[in-house]
Amino acid sequence: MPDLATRFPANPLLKPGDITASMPGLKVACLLNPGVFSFNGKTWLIVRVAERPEQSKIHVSFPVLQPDGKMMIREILLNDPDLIATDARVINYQGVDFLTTLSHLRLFSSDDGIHFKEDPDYPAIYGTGSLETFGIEDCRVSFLEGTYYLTYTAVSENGVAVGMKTTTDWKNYHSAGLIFPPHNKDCAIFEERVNGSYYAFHRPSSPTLGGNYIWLASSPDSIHWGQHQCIAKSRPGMWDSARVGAGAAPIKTAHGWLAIYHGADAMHRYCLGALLLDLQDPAKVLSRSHLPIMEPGAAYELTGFFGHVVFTNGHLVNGDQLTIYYGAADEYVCGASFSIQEILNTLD
Ligand code: MAN
Repeated sequence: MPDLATRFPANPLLKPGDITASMPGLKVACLLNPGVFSFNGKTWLIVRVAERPEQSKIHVSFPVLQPDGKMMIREILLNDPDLIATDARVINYQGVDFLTTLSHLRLFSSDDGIHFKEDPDYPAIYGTGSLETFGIEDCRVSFLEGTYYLTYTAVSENGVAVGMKTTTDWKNYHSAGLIFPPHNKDCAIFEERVNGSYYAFHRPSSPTLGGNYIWLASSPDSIHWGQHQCIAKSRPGMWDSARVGAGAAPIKTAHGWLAIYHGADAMHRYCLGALLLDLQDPAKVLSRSHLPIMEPGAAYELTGFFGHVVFTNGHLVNGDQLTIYYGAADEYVCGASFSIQEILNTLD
């Protein structure tokens, strides 16, 4: 593959058949987009588990949480003229958008970074309340001053937003509620303060003027965010022409903050690229990938729940080695390694 990634020979590391559904009547449709962290001497993934009932030939059916936590299955006839079902991930019925799957987050740990298993001592995290009725997704994990910050996508009929939880032991969580209201996702908090402030990437979307761009915000307390600045836009005619969004927290290098991001084109082909940001003023973009550093190429990236996708929101750094864990074809969890120097060499 003509990109900078060395894919793990063991890929896919996790696939839907490897785990049991959260309740009878549901099937795990996809395992994807894990956050990554080190804890208790192990490598951990917080994986997005997307579920739905077994699909019949005549209905599309999908679970929705009630604000009180109970689950309900919605069923719509495939030949209903009010149904638009052209994207495997979302449907529109009578003018209202729904997700085809309901996601929660599950913890997996590993001694070698390749073989992961669930640990019953560390329970799954489910959406709660009226702002997470369509589930929680794509959790970034940042470790800052002794605390893990979880920033994740909270989805409901009210929109797609960013929720935050903090933990120190992965058993007890403090919820900060939504830190960015709809429409927003792809939020990652920097793993150290810059000039005394917390920093975070986020990705608001504007349907008319503007677009799906990466923004930077700062905060005195990690909860209240301001000083918003747009730092990277989609680029017409390029691999990231339709949308861009940050991956995990940026990597501090001698040359600047190195951020790995995803970009998609109008055909929903998702690739990865890099941004280099000024160490003192991360809103200053020093350089940006012209070509993707990783693009879908392996069979498990081309074919799956939603093909032609590589999407990362979690990585580990060890010297020059960057190990990313990523969602492939919106169905599998995979791993790949990069040389940080090699990525930097592609940036002007
Ligand atoms: C997009 C995709 C889906 C995701 C929804 C809600 O449609 O990223 O995977 O479920 O947004 O976040």
